[in-house]
Amino acid sequence: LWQCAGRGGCHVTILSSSELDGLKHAAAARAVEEVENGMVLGLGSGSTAEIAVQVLAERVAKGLRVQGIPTSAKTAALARRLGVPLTSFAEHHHIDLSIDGADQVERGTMNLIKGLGGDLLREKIVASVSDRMIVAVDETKLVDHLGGNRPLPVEVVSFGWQTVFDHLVAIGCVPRLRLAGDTPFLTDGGNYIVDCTIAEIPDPEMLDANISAIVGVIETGLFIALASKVMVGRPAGVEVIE
Ligand code: ABF
Repeated sequence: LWQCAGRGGCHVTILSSSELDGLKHAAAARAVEEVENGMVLGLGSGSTAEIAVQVLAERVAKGLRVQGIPTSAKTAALARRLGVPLTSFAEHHHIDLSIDGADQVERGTMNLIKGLGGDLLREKIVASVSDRMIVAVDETKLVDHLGGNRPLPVEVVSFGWQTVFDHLVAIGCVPRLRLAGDTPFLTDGGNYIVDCTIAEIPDPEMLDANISAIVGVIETGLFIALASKVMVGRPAGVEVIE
């Protein structure tokens, strides 16, 4: 983690994986504090969101009544195992609060890059119908500008995925089909993911619109103006951005 402070210049802090887990836990637990009785919740995916499900399960065991809509098969299985009641869009078209992780959070705007875990489409559907979306991250995810060191995941239809590449290159991305071993990685929806390496993104909204306009693209991992609050786990405590 690069940290820069005034005239002190910049230095690199190396966080061990257990320190990182502690930061994720603190952020996730703070996010779960916002859950109230009777809420329909969006349950995110990834390691931080899974910690949130664990913390939520502890509150459910003590009598909290909530129902969750999971964003992945993995989160659904975890919630079932821990006794968090699940529901679906067949019963509820609207979510009170969703809690999810992210791969990058732009500090000034709370715009996000998500999808390195592979669940961006379901996550975006859930976020888009949530009254509030709380993002829980460790401080390594916080950036001044999206892009740069993390690729932008784009979910594409498997048929003709090669044709999407040419458009992405024209937009300025270096696309790469995500693999699981020797075969294409498949999302829960049965689609492919193209990871686009791109320099810093000056206008995420425009990039999102340009990529979304490509035939064959289902969704991008850019989450624009969807987060209402970000809980950032830092060694000194949880920073709340809103
Ligand atoms: C989900 O999990 C994804 O959108 C994102 O790619 C990933 C973050 O996972 P972690 O919390 O394990 O870093 O939120």
